[in-house]
Amino acid sequence: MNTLITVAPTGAETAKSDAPALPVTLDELVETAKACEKAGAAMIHVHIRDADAQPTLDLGRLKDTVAALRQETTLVVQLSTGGAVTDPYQNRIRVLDAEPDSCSLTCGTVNFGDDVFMNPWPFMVELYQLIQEREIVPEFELFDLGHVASLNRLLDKHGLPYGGQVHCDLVMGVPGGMPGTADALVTAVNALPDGATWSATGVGRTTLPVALAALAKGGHLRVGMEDTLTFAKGQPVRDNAQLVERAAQLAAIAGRPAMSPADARAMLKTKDRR
Ligand code: KMH
Ligand code: ZN
Repeated sequence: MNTLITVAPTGAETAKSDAPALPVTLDELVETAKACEKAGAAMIHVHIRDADAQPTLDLGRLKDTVAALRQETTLVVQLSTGGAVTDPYQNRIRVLDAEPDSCSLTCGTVNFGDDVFMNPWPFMVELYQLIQEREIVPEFELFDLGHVASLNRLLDKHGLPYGGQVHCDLVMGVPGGMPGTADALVTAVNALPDGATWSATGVGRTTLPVALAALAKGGHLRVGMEDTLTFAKGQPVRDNAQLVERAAQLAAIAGRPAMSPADARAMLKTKDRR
């Protein structure tokens, strides 16, 4: 199977003043998305910012963002329901009203640097049931081995997602989550449900070891400035497309080149909303 490359271009943690290449306006996001599609990305994981470049879950802006990305690219559009660590649960649930192709669903609470990213079981269940009802394809975000156990419990109790394909993303190397090592990756992947597809991303300096381990273990890749701001030692990332280009090169070397957005839609079994 070819490699799904997901780009996570913005995130909710980095200030524009600290990383001028971070896309924070709708125009910047669309330009980034187009460049990343050209470089080999097939899905985009989206966090948006307000007029002051602060993270927001404003529904109007989210709807405009989904529409613009659909208009200007063929990427699978995935909205974050994680938001920022300060976002209340009801705002995170309201993200679904923007009707993305896919959305993230984090499978447990995790220390997140000096903060706590809250995802208690009742919230996970409420969010998952609404995702199923709205026929959106979730991507299960797994920051820790316990999250894999909670994913299995969620599927056992509440069934498969829309389309039937379970797709996961291992987010590794967050201070408080599982380390970004090949050993941790193999352990987590071996505990995933049968038939699940998965990508992995390593934050900060774990980006490359995690990408190489993911390719070696048959997985897909997520890259982007949400997770990585340094391209190599002492070299800031130029832009998101630079990270996608490198991921596409690694995938090609591994003998599993980047898959197209159409192939990603077929693999993830997203509903056609275009
Ligand atoms: N910003 C993090 C607190 C997600 O997008 O679903 C959560 C996050 C996960 O980025
Ligand atoms: Zn995110």
